[in-house]
Amino acid sequence: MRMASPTRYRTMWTLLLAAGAALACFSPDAIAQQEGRRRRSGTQEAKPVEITPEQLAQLTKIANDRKLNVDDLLAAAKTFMPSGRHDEYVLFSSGGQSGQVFAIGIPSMRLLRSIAVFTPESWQGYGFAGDKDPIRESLKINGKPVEWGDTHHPALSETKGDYDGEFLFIGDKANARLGVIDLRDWDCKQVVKNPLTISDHGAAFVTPNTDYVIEGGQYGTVLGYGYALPEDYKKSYRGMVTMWKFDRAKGRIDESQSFALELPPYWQDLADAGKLASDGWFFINSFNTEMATGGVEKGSPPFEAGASKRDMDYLHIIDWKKAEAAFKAGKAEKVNGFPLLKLATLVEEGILHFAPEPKSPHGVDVTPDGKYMVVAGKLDPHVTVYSIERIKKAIAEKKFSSKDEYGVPVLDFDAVREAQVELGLGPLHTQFDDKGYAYTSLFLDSAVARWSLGGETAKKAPEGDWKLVQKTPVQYNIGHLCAAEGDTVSPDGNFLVSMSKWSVDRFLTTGPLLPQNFQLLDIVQSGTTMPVIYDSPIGVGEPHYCQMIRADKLKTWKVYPEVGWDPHKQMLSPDAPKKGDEGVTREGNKVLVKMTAVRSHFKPEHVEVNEGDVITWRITAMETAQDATHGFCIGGYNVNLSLEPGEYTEFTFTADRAGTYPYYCTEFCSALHLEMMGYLHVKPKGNAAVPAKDADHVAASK
Ligand code: K7E
Ligand code: CUA
Repeated sequence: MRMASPTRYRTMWTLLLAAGAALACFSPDAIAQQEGRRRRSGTQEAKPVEITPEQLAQLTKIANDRKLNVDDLLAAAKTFMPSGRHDEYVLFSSGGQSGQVFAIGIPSMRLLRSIAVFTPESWQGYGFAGDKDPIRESLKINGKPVEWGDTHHPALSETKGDYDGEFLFIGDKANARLGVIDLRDWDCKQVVKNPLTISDHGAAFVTPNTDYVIEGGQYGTVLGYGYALPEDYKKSYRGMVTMWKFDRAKGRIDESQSFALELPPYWQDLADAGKLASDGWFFINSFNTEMATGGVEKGSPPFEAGASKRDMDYLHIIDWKKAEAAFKAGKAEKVNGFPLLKLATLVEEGILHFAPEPKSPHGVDVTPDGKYMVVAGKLDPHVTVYSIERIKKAIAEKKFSSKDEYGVPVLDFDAVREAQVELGLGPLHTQFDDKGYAYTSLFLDSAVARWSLGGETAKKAPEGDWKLVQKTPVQYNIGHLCAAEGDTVSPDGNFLVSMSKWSVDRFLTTGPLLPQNFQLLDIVQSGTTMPVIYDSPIGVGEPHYCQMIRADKLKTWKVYPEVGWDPHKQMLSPDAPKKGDEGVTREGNKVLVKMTAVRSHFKPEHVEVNEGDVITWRITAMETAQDATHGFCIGGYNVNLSLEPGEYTEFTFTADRAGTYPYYCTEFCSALHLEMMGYLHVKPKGNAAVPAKDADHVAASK
């Protein structure tokens, strides 16, 4: 053996010392110290502000240089978050065609996270766990991967009509699916597919204690994936609404206790569940009660004209307690294996009534006390307000003006209408505050209208009953809007987000495809006005609805409760490898890899298998410190995991291609993160090494 020269020793020592220093930086003590420093600097106590003349001069200069006016400075002061300060609210927004949910801090408008639901997402390791990823399996429809969604309406779980911060549901309009997100770890746990219909719209909405998650349909179709041409529209097409039973203890929808209601083939639109005074009911708008079937090519009016002919459509009024009783009494029939209460049963049991509603309505929203239903008709400048008391009375007294073609009684409009308030052009959706005001989006006016509630509502605004109070212009074409806890029994008011569809010139041009624009309105601090105080481009999909929950209601875990936690099952997994378990075992061609991950190494660092082996790979992230996340990828095998502190993950794949594959940590976790790697050696069949040029050839020919 050759002796090392003194110079060599010196170099080695320098290297070792350097490595030691780097490791010391990442020792638990050092990390704790660093975190302590971070925390202290992040939560500096705010002292009362006194602006010196020098500071005022500086502020004035900055404002003038940047062409800011006083309103701009005030807006900045209302939304700016000093480093480390946390937002007051979390906005859970649909992610539109991205198939995800976005979580945004309010008032800062900072994107906190996306939550993958209907679309595989690699950072979260969602859908990249081997050949038969359970998530991808759950996204299949009729055996076909459908790996995107058009998310429209998120619904936070509620207790007594108030957000409880435990779960979040989200609907996929394109494929009639629901996602269930557990807000302890902000992770999608379940995707259910509606067996009756291809697409939906009025989803998700929850009953006041989240007994049911409601999924309303939209376009009439032949229920159960049937076939019929437009000639048979009235006979064969139907609408539907599904009541998914939610098992809170399991954190899952219980498909075996769920059922649907058959509806006429009107195009059911948005829905809202009653609460307090209207608990036990829910309401769905509809349009195309004309039952237009489109088809310019056949000389019929196009849908947009045919579906807008009548002056009135039907508000669907559903007594869901009666529906539940009918389902439990065995009155449902199975369609495509799913229990369906037929229209005739709904009429017989008094489950379904209609009330006329003006011209192609879109949103229906129940006031905080549950007494009134606000319907916004996109082709009518008014919102129409119905009273649950009047509805119940009209049903009891059988005040029907007619029956529709399917025998559903239509309540007398004047008997159930409480008020109509003229707001402007294209009213769509309504939210509420804590002071007796309602806020309605005006799509065509590009404005938010504030108006006062009336009647026997709990909170009264000073302007008197049912009055338009004011409008704030937004840019441009607002769809939904969302006030803080604005659809619960106790809204907060404070902030309102306008989900504007077009941003046109509001931001730098990003090509012909432009972001949406979320605009924050201050609906409290500015007194009688409600100025826009922030514009936030959303360049990842077209969100529809969102809900804003007080951040302190969320009971989010900082790390998984125990090391070896299986997030799919929300429990400690008996399969999770522990320290000392690591290694590779084989039975026939089945290989089991048990691995642990901790800063900054995977154990084992070499895994040897044979080409064609079926590999089950289990990893436990041994970390217990907040944010100590590792990733794990095997390039070429489509594997990428996010290993959050304490998380246990298992994936399976067939090692169908020989070669030596580095696997590595994909999350920059420590100074020696690049060293957090290892090799998967897939030995070629016949035991021969793959010559380099053959390997190149194979790679090139793929
Ligand atoms: Cu108005 Cu799907 Cu609620 Cu879009 S929907 S805006
Ligand atoms: Cu672990 Cu990077």
